[in-house]
Amino acid sequence: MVWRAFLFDVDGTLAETERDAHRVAFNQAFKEHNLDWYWDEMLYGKLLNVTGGKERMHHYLHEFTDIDPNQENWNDLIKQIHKTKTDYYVSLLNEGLVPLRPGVKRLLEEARNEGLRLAIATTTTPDNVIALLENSLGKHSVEWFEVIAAGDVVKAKKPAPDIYQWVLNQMALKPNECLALEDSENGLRAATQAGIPTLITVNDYTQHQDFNEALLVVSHLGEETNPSYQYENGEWNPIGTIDISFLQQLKKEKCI
Ligand code: XBP
Ligand code: MG
Repeated sequence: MVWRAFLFDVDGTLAETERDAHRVAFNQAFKEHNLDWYWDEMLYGKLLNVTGGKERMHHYLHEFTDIDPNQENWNDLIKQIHKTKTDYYVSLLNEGLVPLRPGVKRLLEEARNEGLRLAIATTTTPDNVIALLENSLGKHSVEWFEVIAAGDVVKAKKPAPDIYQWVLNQMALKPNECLALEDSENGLRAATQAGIPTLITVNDYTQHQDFNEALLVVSHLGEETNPSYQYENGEWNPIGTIDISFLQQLKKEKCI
């Protein structure tokens, strides 16, 4: 049995988008809507536990402010703020300031060459995914992905398994034919609950989360000049680059 498809998360996995892009765009939108909200880097790390920008704002409104949520139509207001935030976020990406993480482009190209099927499973807004792909991999890279499952396509966002189940349905694949690539515990829980083995590439915001259920935990996918490190038994050890033959071997050893 070999992997037939790779299912990629976006934020934190394809690129480090959260601290310097999503967070910045949220703060720009708050200002534009005359809110005195400001999410600093540390607070944002806590807020990331809630996936989805609109859901994150609702959580902040209820848990971090004294505002009576019933006084205004916060549902509509949050939708408007989120629209502004998406515009700012896309503009930031169009400036070309958010690069892909090490090894992402390499692995995607290898996967395409070897005929593996590709999909995206993310809680972020579809426009954000398209902007990231087009700016980092070129205009036609959106077509590399058979399915782009994003944002409100399912009601329950990660850590619920719905987005992964949606992708499996669309692609008519079994969970154990797919490898999910994620960066967070919420993402791992979503994929695992859908039965999909998961590779984790950690980042600053997620490095201390619980990844016990992951197939493999690494620092990133690695490049020849920038090797990856594997986390195992409380230690980080060099592992080189994560390529297709390494991943197919891993499946043989660890999966049915
Ligand atoms: C990403 C998210 C998203 C982004 C913001 O989580 O939770 O909400 O932070 O994007 P994951 P939107 O990587 O697990 O998919 O504002 O478009 O929701
Ligand atoms: Mg993520």
